[in-house]
Amino acid sequence: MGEFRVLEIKRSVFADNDKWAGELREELKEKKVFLLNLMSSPGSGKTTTLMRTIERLKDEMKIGVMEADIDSDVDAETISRLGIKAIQLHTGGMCHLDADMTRQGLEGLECGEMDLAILENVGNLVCPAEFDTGAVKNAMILSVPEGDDKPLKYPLMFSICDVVLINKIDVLPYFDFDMEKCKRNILMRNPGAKIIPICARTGEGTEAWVQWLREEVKEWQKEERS
Ligand SMILES: Nc1nc2c(ncn2[C@@H]2O[C@H](COP(=O)(O)OP(=O)(O)OP(=O)(O)O)[C@@H](O)[C@H]2O)c(=O)[nH]1
Ligand SMILES: [Mg+2]
Repeated sequence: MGEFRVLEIKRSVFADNDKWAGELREELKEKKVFLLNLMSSPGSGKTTTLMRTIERLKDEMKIGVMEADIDSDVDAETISRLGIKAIQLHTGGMCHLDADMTRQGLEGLECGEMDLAILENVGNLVCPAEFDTGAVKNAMILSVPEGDDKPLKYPLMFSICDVVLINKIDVLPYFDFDMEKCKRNILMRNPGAKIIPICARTGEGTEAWVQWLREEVKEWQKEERS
């Protein structure tokens, strides 16, 4: 079993979140650390997708993962078994992370030497979309059993994500899920979104996602500070 720590993080009472998120991004740029914020409803496949992602990338870059949950440490344990640094963040009942909570997590992760730090946000399609964490890019997962209408019901989440992964495509035959309609609904909310159907269980489709992430990390590390 891998080693991991559990950190209790606290929400700041001085909420000036956008300012702190911007400052955190600047610091990450200086350190050349790429922070990815991964969001979805509970059980859509965030941890499973991260496992497939880490398996493909861990030999080319140094990765650390922050697993945010209201309680438990199962996700950090799962990720740490892959031999990379993982930390469990307990949000004390909060259903999202803000930039200051993310900073506390990054300090706990000791991300200074890392190329890629990943935040698995709390499973929720509403609150996490309202808080900029300081991440360089936002990604989300919509899984087939949730339905193709979710971009219509949770517009903010879909509008702030750079990538939407449509997961669990292996169960498409069993659900009334119209892939083309779903893509149209996503693009209506966010015309610039990159949409990638995947099966995290088998890894099908994940190469396109991993390639996107690989290129984004390289680009971030290459760019000069503005
Ligand atoms: N059939 C199928 N099941 C999947 C797939 N990806 C994940 N699952 C299953 O879905 C369940 C939830 O997956 P997780 O990866 O734990 O989901 P999560 O989003 O991290 O969940 P929370 O952290 O609790 O929000 C598990 O039983 C996975 O095995 C997939 O592509 N196909
Ligand atoms: Mg999880």
